[in-house]
Amino acid sequence: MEVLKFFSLYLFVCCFYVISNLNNGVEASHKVYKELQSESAVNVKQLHRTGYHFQPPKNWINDPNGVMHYNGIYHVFYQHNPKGAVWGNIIWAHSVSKDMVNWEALEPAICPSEHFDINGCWSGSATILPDNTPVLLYTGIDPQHNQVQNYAIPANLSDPYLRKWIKPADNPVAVADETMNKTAFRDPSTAWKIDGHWRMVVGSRRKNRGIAHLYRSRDFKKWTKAKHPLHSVAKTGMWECVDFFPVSLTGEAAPDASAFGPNVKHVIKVSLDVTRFEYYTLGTYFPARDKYLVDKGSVDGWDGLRLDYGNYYASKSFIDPIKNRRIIWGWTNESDTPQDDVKKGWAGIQTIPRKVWLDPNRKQLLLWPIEEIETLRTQNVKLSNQELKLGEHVEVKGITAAQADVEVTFFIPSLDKAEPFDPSWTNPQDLCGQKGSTVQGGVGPFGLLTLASEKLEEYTPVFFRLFKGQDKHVVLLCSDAGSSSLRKVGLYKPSFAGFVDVDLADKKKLSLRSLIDNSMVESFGAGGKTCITSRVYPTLAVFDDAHLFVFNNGTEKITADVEAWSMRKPNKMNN
Ligand code: DQQ
Repeated sequence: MEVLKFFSLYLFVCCFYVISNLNNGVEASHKVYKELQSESAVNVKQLHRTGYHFQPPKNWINDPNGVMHYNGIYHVFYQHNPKGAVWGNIIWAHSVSKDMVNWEALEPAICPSEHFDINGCWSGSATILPDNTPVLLYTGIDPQHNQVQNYAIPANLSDPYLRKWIKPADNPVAVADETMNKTAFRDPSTAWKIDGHWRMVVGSRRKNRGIAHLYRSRDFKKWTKAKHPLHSVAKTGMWECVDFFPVSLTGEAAPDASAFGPNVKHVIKVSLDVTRFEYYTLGTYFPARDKYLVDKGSVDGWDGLRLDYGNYYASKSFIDPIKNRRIIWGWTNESDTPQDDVKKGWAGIQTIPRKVWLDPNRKQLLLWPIEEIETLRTQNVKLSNQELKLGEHVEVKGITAAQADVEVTFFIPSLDKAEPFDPSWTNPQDLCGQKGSTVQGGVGPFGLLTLASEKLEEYTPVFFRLFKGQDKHVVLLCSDAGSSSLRKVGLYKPSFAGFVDVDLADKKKLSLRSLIDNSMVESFGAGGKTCITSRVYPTLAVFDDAHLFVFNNGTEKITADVEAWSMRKPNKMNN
């Protein structure tokens, strides 16, 4: 397995460098399909198009760059190719919303036009200054294909939608110095201010060490690099889309972006370009020296905690002052299998925005879909006390299974039959690949069969499996795309998985919520402790031919309370 892992990493890295060379030597993090950079027609059938997830009417999208709330309106800016359904010609597209459910597309906010961004306007962030003026920080690709950091400000603050953005002439505000890699220096973070100094971080790498360079400024225009980075980790490669923010130790409310001290913990989230996965650590921030100290037990590196253990990348968070919460958006990282969507004229989906806060156990974050999404729930069905014996699967009928929101609580009478856990099983994805939904167990696998065809030729199972560990039980949550599509070639069908840190000693129950949307399955285990997004491409389980089941393939009998809703389309989704 290790050899396989190494080999696929090697292939990925080789491929990455070939692509970098193709792209005029620019170190781009996305595959570049030159032949597909044209207006492609949108296929009318729209087989795998989502119903209620954020998407523009056509063409490619990636990172949600700047997300913010300003004067009663939510804004999302995102990486967009206006000319095709593959990565390229990147601009900042812009949509606005009053509820983060219905979205109105506006004209692009930032497009290449100046010497400091003529070859692309890449990711960045939004910051609201103390005088209530928003500023966008973004990476521009200059004529030499170097990555430089720029800012843009609204042309007219009295326009409630902030349609037009100005790039002041004093751009760029930060360029790589001689010691740095000029083509690996991107994605400025939201800035925070302490003692009269603004700070921001910019992702980078030195050889194979991932770095979050720290910059300081008094006026938001002149930025100076600090002597030491805020954080860096050997052997993690390029850090993209670094997000740095505080979370409260005492509740779910979002502390101010500049908060520090005994009532908060800090989070550094990095998007790892080499693996195309993200991880985060929890730690303490000391602003006097701009030091970030990772908590004992928080793993810094490939095996760290993830916001989502599935197709999830380039996430970005912001504070919503209306509900006093921090919200995070991610992108499904289409880079791996663009071919399917490309033919239809679109590619890329943003996940449902999630509220994020610190787990009371202080060891991890919790994520949960924003409550606004529940306004799309329509038809509702319930199964109470549904018994599930070994090998049983029971259909949840009466809702649109291709577009649904499902909440289940599984009750486990006894843990005695749980299989022993081998401590060498450190990689949950490998374990899920081995012990899939059909491999009989003791306690589990039990869960949902989402986007299932009637006779189960296709299905995406989302399920728990329990093991007896040394001190306590080990809970595995899987979202396995292996059986999601009859299509054999050209699809990426990973067995995504994560462990769920719960104590089952008192309450022997586990909850699962899945947001199902035609080709998206976003799942939340144990109230948002472990989240997994799967992107799947069924051929039979589509539209009205999609079904939903609860199942159990473990010898221990399980009982389930299920509540499911059909999800309608929002009235407006960028069209
Ligand atoms: N996507 C952007 C980069 C960022 C990457 C380019 C992450 O700024 O590093 O579209 O997906």
